[in-house]
Amino acid sequence: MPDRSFLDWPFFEPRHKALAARLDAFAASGLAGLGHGATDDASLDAACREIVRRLGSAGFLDAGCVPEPDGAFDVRTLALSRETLARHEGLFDFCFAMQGLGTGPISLFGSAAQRQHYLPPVQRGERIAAFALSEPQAGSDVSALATTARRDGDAWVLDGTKTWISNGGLADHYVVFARSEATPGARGLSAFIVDARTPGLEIAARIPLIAPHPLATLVFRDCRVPGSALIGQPGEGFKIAMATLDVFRTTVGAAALGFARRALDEAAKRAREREVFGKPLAEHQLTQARIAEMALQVDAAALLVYRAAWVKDVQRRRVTREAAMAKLYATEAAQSVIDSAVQLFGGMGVVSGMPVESLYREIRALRIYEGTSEIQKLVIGGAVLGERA
Ligand code: COS
Repeated sequence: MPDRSFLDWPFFEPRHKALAARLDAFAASGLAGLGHGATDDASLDAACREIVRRLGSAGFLDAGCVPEPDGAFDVRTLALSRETLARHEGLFDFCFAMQGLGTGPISLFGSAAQRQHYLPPVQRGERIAAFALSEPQAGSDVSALATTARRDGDAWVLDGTKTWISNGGLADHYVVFARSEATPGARGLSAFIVDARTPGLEIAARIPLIAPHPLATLVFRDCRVPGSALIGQPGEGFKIAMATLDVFRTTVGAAALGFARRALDEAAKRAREREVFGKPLAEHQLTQARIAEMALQVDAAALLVYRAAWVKDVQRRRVTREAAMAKLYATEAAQSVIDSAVQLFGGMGVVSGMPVESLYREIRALRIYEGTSEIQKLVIGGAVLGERA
């Protein structure tokens, strides 16, 4: 039985605890089996569409994931949802998270017309969203983006390549960041909404992963979008990307926490059941010490994740530093917790299809995407030194 005592922490309101219970039950019954073992593009895409559709029609993409047209994110709802879904299945969390990330810039900076057009169908699970920031030569260094957007009358014309794009090939729209201004660096970027069927947008390749998820490289060639596709003002793209990541980085930490909790639960069960040298693993002090370290990492990660979410929701201030801390610590800790769980399982821990084996593959990408661990350290160090300067 997973530890639910953290739901009594003062970060949460009764509605959060109720949501966690409802979503937990729904993941166990309403999503059971979906996507499990899917590796080829067609079955992955079909599973993702179905997961999104079911999450949407059950109301789990409302408010938290995709705020109402005039609402703000409730990061605690987002984080709790991701933690809960990740504990069940990586793909459930992925589908949920991408609906939020792929509309985050629209939710936070979109015009009333953009919000009205894009958010309700994404919320209902009828439209799939994606966030296209990274490029072959610009992942960590966002200000080095080379995709261009040039004005042509009222329209914008996009040219360039985006890669590592989650939901690439599956999404109905992409939020694309491109260089629109002559100003170099961060100030020259803008954000656009590009519908998947826009001529000039091509899915160049799907990218196979150690933990399969839809991922692709996109190419834009003379891809023309109307003036109404611009989010915010020209030149605001970097700020839009960073503010969106400030919300979602905390939730990547939450997903890592869900994986870690699952690993801890699996390990504790194994330790009670497996006998070695004439007694259960759980009665060996080395096992107890390892379980203690895992539990400590899980709780420390939870404190950082829900602290960041609470600060954003309740204090309503910029949480760049807190979000970076939550993502950095929770993802690194989860990698260590899961590795310990594999070790406690012995040979069974590396057998394909065992829960701890899938968790071992699932967790690795979280230390890389939405800002590597190294980038989080730069963000935290910069924030601390900037405050003290
Ligand atoms: N919210 C709002 N504004 C922000 C911001 C944030 N979180 N972070 C930076 N800014 C502003 C800065 O205040 C600065 O504004 P001014 O020019 O008015 O002073 C501007 O944006 C540029 O900031 P900075 O100089 O820090 O930019 P850098 O190019 O040095 O980049 C990092 C900073 C490395 C932190 C940023 O590029 C980053 O987060 N990279 C990782 C991106 C990532 O997550 N990639 C994965 C792809 S998404 S799956």
